[in-house]
Amino acid sequence: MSRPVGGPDDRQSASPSDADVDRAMRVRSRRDFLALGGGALAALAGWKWLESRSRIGDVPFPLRRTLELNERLAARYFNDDRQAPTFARALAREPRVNGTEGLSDDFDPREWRLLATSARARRTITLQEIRALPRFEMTTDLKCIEGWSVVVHWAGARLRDFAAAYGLGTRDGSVPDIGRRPRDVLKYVSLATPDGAYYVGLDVASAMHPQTLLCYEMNGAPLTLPHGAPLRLVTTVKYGIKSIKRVGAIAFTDARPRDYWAEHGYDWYAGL
Ligand SMILES: Nc1nc2c(c(=O)[nH]1)N[C@H]1C(S)=C(S)[C@@H](COP(=O)(O)O)O[C@H]1N2
Ligand SMILES: [Mo]
Repeated sequence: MSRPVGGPDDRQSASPSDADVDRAMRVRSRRDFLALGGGALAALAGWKWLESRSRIGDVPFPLRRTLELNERLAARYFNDDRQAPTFARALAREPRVNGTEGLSDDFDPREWRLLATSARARRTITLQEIRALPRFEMTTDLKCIEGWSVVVHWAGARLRDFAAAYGLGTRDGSVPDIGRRPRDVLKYVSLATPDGAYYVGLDVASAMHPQTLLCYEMNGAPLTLPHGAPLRLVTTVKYGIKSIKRVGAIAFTDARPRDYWAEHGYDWYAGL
């Protein structure tokens, strides 16, 4: 799995061409936009011409640096107290199937194994082994960056429990503890479909968030193939683009992973 790990990041060069600016301006949510500081808003006023070229909620290039600052702050203040709202299970609905990248037809779920790698370890893991990890359920809002959301009930294993159980999250194989031993913790998690066609990168704080799951059930039934069977990621701290369906490989790494939608102009962090 060389593709998703350790690729180039998506930062812009010092003097952007128009094409670069266009790329940087693409999709940010209105909410991220409102979360920017006052200085950034003042800068925005001076860049009306840029704004006029973007769709609602997009962030012009000069604000990119502020977003990177936001990202660092978000990582620092992330903790278990900051959880996304949960809903009554009766409110759960079947989400539309959105995105089929990496869900090629020539796939046999019975042959499926998860290939997991980290600084020292490399192993394959069965669905049965993942089902044997502590089961966690949540009824949460799946938010697509395109502007819709749907409440879904999920069941699976927390990614943090998975990392701890298999000694994957740290350089020495110990249980990751971002609060107390941040320097031992590998900084990113990279996930990819078995065919490598869809891939996402997560900062480790988001990956270890208590509402970030490796899911095998949706609304009380095993995942269906279009929704990512046999195993998908679901996280409440990112837009749906990061909730990769049909995970085939997962790598814990210090290099910022490649990300499918970041390479198509969306924000790499894509936080909520
Ligand atoms: N493999 C894969 N996973 C994916 C996508 C995709 O195209 N391929 N699309 C993402 C997007 S944009 C969203 S909103 C959610 C939608 O999940 P759903 O199809 O189960 O509703 O899946 C995400 N995971
Ligand atoms: Mo999405």
